[in-house]
Amino acid sequence: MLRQDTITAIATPCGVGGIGIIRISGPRALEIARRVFKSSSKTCPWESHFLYHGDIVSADGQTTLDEVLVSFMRKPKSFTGEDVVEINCHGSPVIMQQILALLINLGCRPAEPGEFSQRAFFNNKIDLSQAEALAAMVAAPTPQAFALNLAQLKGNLSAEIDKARGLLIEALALQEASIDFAEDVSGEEAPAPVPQINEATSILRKLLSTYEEAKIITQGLNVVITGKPNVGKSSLLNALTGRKKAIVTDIPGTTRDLIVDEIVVHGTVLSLTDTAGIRRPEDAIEEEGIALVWEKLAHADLALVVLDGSIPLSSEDEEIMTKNKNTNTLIVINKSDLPLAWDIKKINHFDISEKRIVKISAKFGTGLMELKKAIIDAGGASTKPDTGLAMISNLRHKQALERAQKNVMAASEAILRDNSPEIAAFELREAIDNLDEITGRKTSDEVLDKIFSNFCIGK
Ligand SMILES: Nc1nc2c(ncn2[C@@H]2O[C@H](COP(=O)(O)OP(=O)(O)OP(=O)(O)O)[C@@H](O)[C@H]2O)c(=O)[nH]1
Ligand SMILES: [Mg+2]
Repeated sequence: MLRQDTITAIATPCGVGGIGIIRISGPRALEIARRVFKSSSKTCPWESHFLYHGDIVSADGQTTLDEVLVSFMRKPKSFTGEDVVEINCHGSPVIMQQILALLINLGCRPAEPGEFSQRAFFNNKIDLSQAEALAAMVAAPTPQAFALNLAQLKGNLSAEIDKARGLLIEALALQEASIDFAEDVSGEEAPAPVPQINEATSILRKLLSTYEEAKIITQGLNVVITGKPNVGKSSLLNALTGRKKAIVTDIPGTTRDLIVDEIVVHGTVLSLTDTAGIRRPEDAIEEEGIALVWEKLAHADLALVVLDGSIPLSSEDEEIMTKNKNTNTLIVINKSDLPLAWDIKKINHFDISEKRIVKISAKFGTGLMELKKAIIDAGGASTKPDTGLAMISNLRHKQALERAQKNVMAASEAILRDNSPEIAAFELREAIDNLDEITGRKTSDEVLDKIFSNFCIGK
């Protein structure tokens, strides 16, 4: 529900910066701005989309708070679709808070998180998927993730959803006509909306097929380093990140907790977790640590099973490989600076392709480039993703699309089986509703509040 008051917030991040921007949006934006801004020119015509230089002064006009540039965006040509004023002041948190307090004293209300975007949505400047893209853009960890969300903000996903929606509306109209024909005993039959349904299905299928790749682009890969004690897991984490994050000693059982660090490889964020070495635990702490490893492995996109190449393979190594048979794994043979104590044939029965075995020396940093490349390949990440395509990266969108796809398939089946036409019409209506959840045409207030409350203040 859209509120009609005038809101304000600091739009730039907290902390010291070159400049800071304070936003005002709502019907009183210009009136309030006029009261605090003293132009350096004789006149200030407040033309829309122009910048004016001057001072922000206290309400009584006696004290100058800062020298600023101010712009006014007249509705509806603004981000929120309302009158918007932006004050570019100096990036001092002290002065930004003072200006904010002044604006609040004059009648602005402090904006809630995401409230500017929420107003843009309610004023039809952007749809819900675009608003979500906006929030994801500012939090994007890589240029690729940013580009994907920028394309979504520009409407490429909305366009595909609208295309499918249009086809389903056409299909529904035909289906409803066939219900009318069925009632008219003398009439001929209306054509079944099969081509429209097929085309819509293929759009939905194509969008859904992008999810895995888009998820990797926006969220990266969750990589878990496992193996028995002392094989060099912590050394590997440190070598890959270039940081001394995990303690390395020659005492087996050094690592107990999960140690997480992130790196970006070929545009993909790798969240690397170093774990406790797996063996029969010697105490309760180690037992707990090992239990955590299995939990972590159950949700891993990729497991790096580290083996020590310098000592014979043991039953512990075998057991770890067996237990990870259904996990996406890479075998990392470490300590390649030392003579290899066992033949690769020893792990042949695990049926691991050559591409999934990488030899490294974590201690001397050899083989790390090859390992990084193997991680990207095994994790299914693309080194050159086409982020201009309409992609689904948001779980909410994916779930709504899956529901829509089920509805469309049910409609198609009902038509094929010549069931009563009302069934197909019902499913088509449901499919349209599900698509409307993505763009926000039909989204509950509860869901909307949840989405916008996760935005940052000033967005
Ligand atoms: N020669 C050689 N030694 C290594 C290499 N990587 C690790 N080490 C040594 O192996 C020992 C164990 O290394 P860690 O990285 O602590 O092994 P870990 O697998 O984390 O061990 P836990 O935490 O006990 O499970 C240390 O003495 C390391 O210096 C390597 O590539 N070559
Ligand atoms: Mg360790």
